[in-house]
Amino acid sequence: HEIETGLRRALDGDELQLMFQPIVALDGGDIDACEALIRWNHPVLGSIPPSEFIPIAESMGLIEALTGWVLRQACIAAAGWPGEVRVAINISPASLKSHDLPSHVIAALLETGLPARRLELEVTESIFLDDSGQTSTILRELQRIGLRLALDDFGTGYSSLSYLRSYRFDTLKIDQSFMAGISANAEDRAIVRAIGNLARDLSMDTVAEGIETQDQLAHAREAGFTNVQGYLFSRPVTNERIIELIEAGP
Ligand code: G
Ligand code: G
Ligand code: MN
Ligand code: NA
Repeated sequence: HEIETGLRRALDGDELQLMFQPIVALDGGDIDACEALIRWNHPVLGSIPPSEFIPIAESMGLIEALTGWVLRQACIAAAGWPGEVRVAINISPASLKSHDLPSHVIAALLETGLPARRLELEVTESIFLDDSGQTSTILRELQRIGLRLALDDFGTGYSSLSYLRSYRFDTLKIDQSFMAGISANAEDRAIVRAIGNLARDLSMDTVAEGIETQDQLAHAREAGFTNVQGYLFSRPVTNERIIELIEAGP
């Protein structure tokens, strides 16, 4: 209950925070993009993870407001970053059903001056589960605006290769669970390599997530991934810190 009443207060106040985690080019080591990850610093309960409060926001009808907040804050931050570094934000399936999303995106881009090509939306395969056609329409509207689409957590849940045929995703993010087991597990290695080949042939960028060790990094490279993300490079950090990391260069 404290979470439910607190969430409305948090959306109006300054308890929510975006952290940013670099997505690094395997070729050259530049930061190509940063993923925005929301944090809630509750005055009494302390830090509440998004895995706990996002489902509550969805059930309370607050997910649109939350997505709007994330979108705007992420665009404000990225508009202040040097160069062409993109910002990637996570869009929950519930938000993708809202026909207001494309106009919210356009408003955030206009207000902040961020070019559409520097905004990437990460969606998961579950958006296609109970699709009545609405989600597809909204996805195509978003693509027309010129922003990028990433398929997140790929390989878990409901993977179907037909999504890759029907939508021109710019980026494929393979789920961290495949990288977690890769050093010990020949099956994970085979799957990661196959996904790397597939995505390259479809001209998609590929992000290997959850990279924590040099060995995992070597496997991502061998599988032909274009990008890597994980604690080996940086944990999610504040906007001030991400600017320092971008400016420091490879
Ligand atoms: O940062 P990790 O911290 O614990 O994120 C946990 C989960 O919460 C991930 O599945 C991530 O995609 C999701 N998440 C993080 N930030 C956001 C956000 O701003 N919006 C949505 N919808 N999900 C987010
Ligand atoms: O579902 P999504 O891929 O958006 O969520 C990303 C989640 O992974 C976030 O909770 C983020 O904090 C976490 N994360 C990012 N890098 C690493 C890593 O190297 N190791 C682990 N265990 N988690 C990571
Ligand atoms: Mn993500
Ligand atoms: Na992911």
